[in-house]
Amino acid sequence: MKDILTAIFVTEMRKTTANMYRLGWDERNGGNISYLLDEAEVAEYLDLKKVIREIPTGFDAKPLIGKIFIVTGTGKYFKNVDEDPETNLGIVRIKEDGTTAELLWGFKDGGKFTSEFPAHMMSHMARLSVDPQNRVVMHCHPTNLLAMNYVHELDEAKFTHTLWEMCTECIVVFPDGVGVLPWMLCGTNEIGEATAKKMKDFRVVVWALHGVYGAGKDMDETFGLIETVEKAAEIFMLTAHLPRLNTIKDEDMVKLAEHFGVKYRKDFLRLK
Ligand code: 2HA
Ligand code: ZN
Repeated sequence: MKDILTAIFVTEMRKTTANMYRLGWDERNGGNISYLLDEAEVAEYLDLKKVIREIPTGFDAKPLIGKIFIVTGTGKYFKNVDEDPETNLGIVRIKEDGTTAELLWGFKDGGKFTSEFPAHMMSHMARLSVDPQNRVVMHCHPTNLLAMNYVHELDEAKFTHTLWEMCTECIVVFPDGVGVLPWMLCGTNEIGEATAKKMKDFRVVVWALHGVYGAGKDMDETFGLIETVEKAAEIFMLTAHLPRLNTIKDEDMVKLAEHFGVKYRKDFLRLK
């Protein structure tokens, strides 16, 4: 059996959480990541018959039975993942009942998965139903995007349109736009269900006045997605109080989307 600390997926979790912390997106215990792993790959590092303990999830995740995830722990700080992955991360498998997680590695101090486990697992179910390649769900509190929530209308079309205007590549990186949920109580099955519903149409979902969820096929793509949205929000926050002299026009966005061959939300453009 190989040493799990040499597994690429553990390294990716360590590097990504450290990057997100340094970018200021994950203060204190803010943020969480779940990453769907390949069973054969995990079997190189862990005995899959050895369950450390069982943790009830409180919701039904039948479509994910048998699936294995590496996930950040509840109350844990992204700042600390790199120096102690075995305490701050865990590897869990969804049991046959669909409502229990079997701990295969990690959460060494007796901890458990993020309080946002429902939103993560429900988002995985939603994304996998529209994109079988989806493996990563990421939640964080990016500073500028959060600031933008306070000064911009929280209408999905308007919010997306403003972001698309802020950097030329935005419409290419998130052509499906940004879904927006109203403020809701976090850590609940309800916000999980609402997030998953949005995740059928969007890979980015803003939790109003809280943060963002991103989903993608791998860690780089998902991180890059949130990074691009946050960059656009930063440009917005740097310019919102200044007279706007120039902008990317809707017809330019159409040119971009067509040139790069992306399927974009035409209804989010205000074409005359
Ligand atoms: O886990 O970010 O939304 C900490 C959070 C909750
Ligand atoms: Zn949060």
